[in-house]
Amino acid sequence: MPLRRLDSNPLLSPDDLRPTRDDLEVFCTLNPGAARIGGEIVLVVRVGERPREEPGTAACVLYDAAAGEVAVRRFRHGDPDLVLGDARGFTYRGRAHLTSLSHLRVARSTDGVHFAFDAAPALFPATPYEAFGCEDPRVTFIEGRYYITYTAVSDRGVAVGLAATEDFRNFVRLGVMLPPSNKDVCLFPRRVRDLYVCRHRPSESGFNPASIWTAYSPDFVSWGRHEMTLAPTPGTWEGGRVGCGPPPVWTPEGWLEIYHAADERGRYCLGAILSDLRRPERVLARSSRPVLEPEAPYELAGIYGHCVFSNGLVVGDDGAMTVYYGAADRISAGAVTTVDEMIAAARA
Ligand code: MAN
Repeated sequence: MPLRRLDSNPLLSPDDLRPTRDDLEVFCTLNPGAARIGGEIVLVVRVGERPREEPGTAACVLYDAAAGEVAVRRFRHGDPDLVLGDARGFTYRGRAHLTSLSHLRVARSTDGVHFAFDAAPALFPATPYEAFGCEDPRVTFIEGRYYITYTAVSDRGVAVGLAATEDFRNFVRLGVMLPPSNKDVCLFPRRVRDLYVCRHRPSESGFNPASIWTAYSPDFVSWGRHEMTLAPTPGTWEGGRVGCGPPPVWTPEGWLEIYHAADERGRYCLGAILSDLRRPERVLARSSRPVLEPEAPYELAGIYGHCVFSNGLVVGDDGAMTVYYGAADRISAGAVTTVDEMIAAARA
């Protein structure tokens, strides 16, 4: 595998921080976005908290925007309206509920390996669009500011939230960037033909599998010129769905990108692509094999096993690359490679 796991994995796990309330427990610390600022590497980590277990019940936790507070709801096992799912959620009266409420939390490091969480959340659910959580952040430095795209989940659907920060201490929300059903959005770090660019991932339907799309914006507000960029390849390790990963890295050879892909059975790997510098909706090269696949114990078992999922990486001046990723939907891990090795992997 061109990506080599760090010896100190897992880098962050639920034991590393305390819950925001006594009646909750930290369930998962996963899918971090990543950035460099000053001498630090910061991760913006999805932290999921769930109600403490009570036998015979299924519980969900949500942000009740009308009341302005977090609420726990419990349903009795055996209730005919309750349909249990996997550890991530269940349905009640046909509506999906998540067992944990995710917020975004900064963790800091000077070596990119040893991280410590901030004492307070960076973005805690605060709007009706975030009632079921803020998930899977991607961080992009654009024109002097760090922008964070994240999944905003609620009974209004799975949407894309946008926030910004200059220092990773103060964060401002910039509203819903794309409406439901969409997630897995990353912003490009530079304009292309004078326009801002993003990848996004509209949900699958009976007609189409989940695929990566590209869109442009003149002002960071209206997004258009949508084109489908990368679709699953049936019958392979990426036969089920694909979605973008960390923000693309500019290289003279093209935009280098790591993306996630699941097969038809839901096993998640990472792949690499290279796309045209001036027309990034055009893919120039696509890895025929995964660049990382679930093999380590913490990738095989957790909340959702057989899963590696990345939305953050950092590149050094020497081309060294650290890819941060969530493993089995439970912990955060890291793996190292170089820009050149990843370009070669995308072409292989
Ligand atoms: C999927 C999974 C979950 C996530 C929801 C909402 O079910 O990715 O982890 O909470 O979508 O985004």
